Parts: sequence; C-alpha cells; structure tokens
Amino acid sequence: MKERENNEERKPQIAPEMQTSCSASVKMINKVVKDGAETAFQRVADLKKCPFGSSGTCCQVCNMGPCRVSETRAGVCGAEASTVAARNFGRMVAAGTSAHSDHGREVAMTFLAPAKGEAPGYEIRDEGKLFMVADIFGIDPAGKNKKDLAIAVGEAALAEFGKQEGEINFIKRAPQTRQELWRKLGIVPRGIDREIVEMLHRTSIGVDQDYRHIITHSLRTALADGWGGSMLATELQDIMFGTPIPLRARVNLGVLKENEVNIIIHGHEPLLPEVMVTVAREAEMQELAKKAGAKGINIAGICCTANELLMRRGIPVAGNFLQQELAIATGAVDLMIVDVQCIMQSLPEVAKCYHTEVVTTSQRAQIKGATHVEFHPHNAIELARELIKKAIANYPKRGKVDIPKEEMDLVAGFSHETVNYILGGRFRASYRPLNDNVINGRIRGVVGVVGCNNPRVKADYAHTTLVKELIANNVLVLTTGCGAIACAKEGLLIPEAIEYAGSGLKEVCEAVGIPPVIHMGSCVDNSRLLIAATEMVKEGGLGEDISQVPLAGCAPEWMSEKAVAIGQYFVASGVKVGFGVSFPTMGSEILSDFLFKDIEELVGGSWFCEPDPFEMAKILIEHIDGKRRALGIDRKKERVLYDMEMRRRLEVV
Ligand code: SF4
Ligand code: MSK
Repeated sequence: MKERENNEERKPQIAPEMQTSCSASVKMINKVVKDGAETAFQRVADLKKCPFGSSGTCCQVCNMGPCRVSETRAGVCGAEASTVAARNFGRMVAAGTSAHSDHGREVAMTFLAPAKGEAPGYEIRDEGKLFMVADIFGIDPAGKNKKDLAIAVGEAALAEFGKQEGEINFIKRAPQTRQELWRKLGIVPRGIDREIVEMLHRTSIGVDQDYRHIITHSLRTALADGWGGSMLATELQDIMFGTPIPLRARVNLGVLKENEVNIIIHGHEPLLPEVMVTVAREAEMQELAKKAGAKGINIAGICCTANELLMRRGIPVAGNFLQQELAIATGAVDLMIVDVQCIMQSLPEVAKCYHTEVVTTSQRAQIKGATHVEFHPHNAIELARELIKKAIANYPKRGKVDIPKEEMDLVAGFSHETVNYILGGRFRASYRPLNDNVINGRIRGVVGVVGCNNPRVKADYAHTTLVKELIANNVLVLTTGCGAIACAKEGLLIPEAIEYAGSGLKEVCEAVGIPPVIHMGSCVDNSRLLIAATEMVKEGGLGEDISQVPLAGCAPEWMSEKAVAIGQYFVASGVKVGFGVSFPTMGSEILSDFLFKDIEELVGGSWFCEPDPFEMAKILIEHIDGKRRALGIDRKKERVLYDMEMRRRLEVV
C-alpha cells in the first residue's frame, strides 16, 4: 500500500473494547497498533459510509451516472429510487448466489475428478448420501459400481449450473405446498447460472424497471443459491468428506501453539485443506517439523474453511472474519493459506510486520504480496506437502510470539441427518421429538442465527447477546458461519450452555444431550437449515408449509453480499429474516416497505432490520408466538395425571 500523505488525517483509534466483545481480539488489536500494522479495526474509523451507497440509492450501471437518487429525484435516465435500490439489491443477491454456487461448481468438478481416477487424495466417504442424491437426480443405480454412480452424480450436479429450461432438481426436496407456490409465481430456478445472468441483465441500464418485477427475479436467483449451488456444495462435500457428526473441538486465538508449526486455512472451500489435514499427519511431515525444532504441526482455521474442517475433522478454529489479521499479529502463524471469499487484501501487508507467508491457492483469487500456487484436484497431495514444508521452513524465522490465552470448548457437526438421529435414535430417526416439544411448548420455536462480523458494530456482541436472549426464552438456535464461531467463543456451543436456557429448552437439551445452540456448519450449509425446516413440516403437526412453522432467521452482524442471497432464499422459502447493522434498501421507502411487508403476501416470508440485539430478539420471539397462535399451539397443555375418581368418571361417559 502507498504511504499515507503527511496531510492525510488519521482518525484516532476507537477503544478496542468498544469494537469487539472478544477479549483475545482486544489484546491483539492493541498489539497490532504497537507493532505498526493496520487492521480493519483502524481503517473503519477512517472511512465514513456513503449514505446513498449504503442505503441502495447510488446507481452506477451506466456512464450517465453515477446517480445518487432519492424518492423525489430520479436518475438521468428517469430511474426511480425504488428501481435503483431494487437493482442494487438484486445485484447483491446475484453476487452472493454466484459466490456460493461457484463454490458448488468447484466441489462438483473436484468430485468428478477422483471418480474418473484423476485425483488421488479424495474418496467417497458417505455412500448412503451418494445414493440419496442419485435418487433426487433420477439416476438409476442398478448395474453401476460406486465410481460409475459418482460420475453420474457429478455430471448431473454440474449440469444444474448450465441448465436452460426445466427446474433444478433439489427443488423437489421442499414441501409440496412450497413447490406449488413457487411454480404458481414462476420463480422455480431453471439453471443456476441462468438465473444469475438474467439478474445481471435485468438490472443493467434500461431493462427491468419495475421494482416488484426485479425483486421477483431476485427470489428466483436466491432460490438457485439455497436449493441449488449451496445445497450442491453441502451434499457433494458430505459425500466426499463425510456427513458431519457431533464432535468436540477448541476455538479462539489460544488454539495457536507456541511450540508447533501453525498453519491457518482461511476462506470457504475445504477441497485442499481436507487433504492437508491428512498429509500433515504423515510421519515424514511430522519428522520434518521436529527437525525444525517444533513439536508438531497445528492446522487451525478461520471463517468458513474453518467451519468445514471443524465439523468433519475437529480441527481447531482460530477465529472468525474479523480475527484474520489479528491471528497474524500473534507472530505464531507460519503460513496462512487462503482460497476464496472473505479474505482481506490487507493480509500480506499485516504479514510484513511478522514472519507469516500468505499463500493464495484458487485460480480465481490472487492478492498482491501473497505467494500464489494453484490448487487443482489432481495435484492436491503434492501441493499439500509443498505447503506444509513451506510452513515448516518458516517456523524458525519467527520473532516474538504473543498468543492470547483465550480458547474455549465447543461441540460442532450437527448436520440435519445427525439432528434426526440424535432426536429420534438411529432406528427411529425422526424430527418427531423436536416437533412434539415445539407443540407442547417446551421449545417455543427455532431461529437460525447466521452470518458475518462487521467492524461497523461491536464484533460478536450482537450474535452472542441475541442468542442468549433467544435461548433464555426457550428458542432453539441453529447457527452457521462466523456467527457460529462467535457463539463458540462465548461458550454457547457446549452442553453446559443450558445454564443460559429457559426451563423448557433446558429440559429438552438435558434429555437429548445437546447444547441449546446447534452448530450446523459453514455459509453454504445454510442449505442444511432449509432441509431441517422442511423435515419439521414433513414430520407433521406444525402446518403444511415452512411459512407456518414457528421459526425465523437472522444475520445480526452481516456484511457480505452472500448474506443478502441467503436471507432472500429464506424469505422465498417462507421465513421471516432479520438483518442487524443496517438494511441495503433504506434509501427507498417504497422498496423497503415491499420487502418488509408486502412480500409476505407473495411468499409467506419477509425481511426486517433491527440493529439492537435485544429488540431483534423481541421481534423474532413475537413472530414465533404469532406462528404458534396461528397453529393453535400457543396455550400450554398441562399434563394431567388421572386419579381413580377421574377414571371412573371417564368410564361413565
Ligand atoms: Fe443514472 Fe440511470 Fe445510468 Fe443508473 S442507469 S447511472 S440511474 S442514468
Ligand atoms: S465466512 S460470508 S464473513 S459468515 Fe462464511 Fe463469515 Fe460471512 Fe464470510
């Protein structure tokens, strides 16, 4: 980065205690300032949000602009604020959908390579799921061995992206009533890429200029993410790497080891890191680490690559989005390997103050100052070895190391299948106990708390405060992404967290042996929440459709376009979704009203925005209570133990 000009004023650093509720992060923010490096926690004070850009009313789609429009001032071409805000919103949905779906595509291509014998290092770990997905794709397994079936599934998965007509296949997994509604509205995705391209086309200059029509297509695009690209990523990863089962692990910067080679994996795609975990355990690698003076090799994660490896391999999590720069500041990270999404360009700059080498590995993503090596499925093992050797070679170059002591236990790895088993047992796996406990009121409802950190608000605070409020009110929380890591750091993902839970939820968690906050994976694994909601409908007693179930979703500290796509596919699936921080369409009252209210008539779900976590909890609980009333399960039914007299009276009747 260029040096700052002398006259370029620097805003004073905001007190770190005001910027994050994570004490390990506070220590590292202070250290970074002393070490002369710069992080997002400093940059955020210098950069004021543009009121038009942040509220969706800055249009940049042609060179007559950019136009900063308002309800009373149209753009040069006549575009109204509602159109401009809908365009920007639709483009955020398209970008978010493209990110999750391109991840899904990369997984599908990696999935195909070993099936064709082109990529050692990968295998089929969940055969049952391979058959299940084959069935959804209409592939007859008769006469096919495992490899043939995997090739057929991989090819069918890849075809979902470029399909031009018809319907994407996973749509069939939604409740019947929901599918019918989507068909009636004409929003069933045809092919994943097609919906993304059409969203970009419609929102370019002079095409779709009716905000309702633009938003309707954004629903279709978002569905192509949740029930398409994201779901494909989740299911194919499960087949290749194993469907997660609950396991214990550790979280926060304290998982870095002073006397081991520390390798951080960061981003979203677990394809190379999965192989690295295996290779790091090879005797040759361990021996090399010892020769360099280290006791072993410690692979830890950040963001969603961390969540992926955590839930299947139990690798420790060093932190969430806003801890990526801070991890380097410990001086203990020998190599940081990044793939795609949520990676700050500043990492190599921060690394200059320490000995860390930052390595980019995706053919789609390079960063100035980082070493680039390209991952392809066929070179995974050699590349993993090369990178681990690089980390080992870097270990002796460490300067002063300062690792915060903070670390916490967590339980992760709850796929929707394991929730099934845990609740119902392997032989009668079912969501019945969950539905029964929602019906009898011990569990008031279910809320998905997902999404990022955002330095515009106190990191982790909204997540953990909201989640504590929800579980205290007997709401079961399902969590993914960086929100899940925030909860883990706060000790909310261990069974002992029932001390924060209301009496009903506590009783259920104790009986079943689960924490009141369930870690369900990475960002693409929000698709697991769609299936969990669908299972609740199919189990019966909570309505005919997802929109009738007492559940909701939220992203209290969101920052990424992907969060907008996720929120929109939940809304399209009939769920009420809340955003904290701010909402990206506030510059148009007309569009915001539509997204907050009118859209519910269309799809049964809607949006709201509430930055205060206590107020957000209130809104979510009121919504759940409303759904309970509509289902007629709002009155607590006391269990009455009949005495002889009461029985006799019954017999007379
Ligand atoms: Fe301005 Fe219209 Fe061009 Fe947008 S499309 S930048 S509103 S002239
Ligand atoms: S990593 S998208 S900051 S959750 Fe999935 Fe975290 Fe948000 Fe990235």
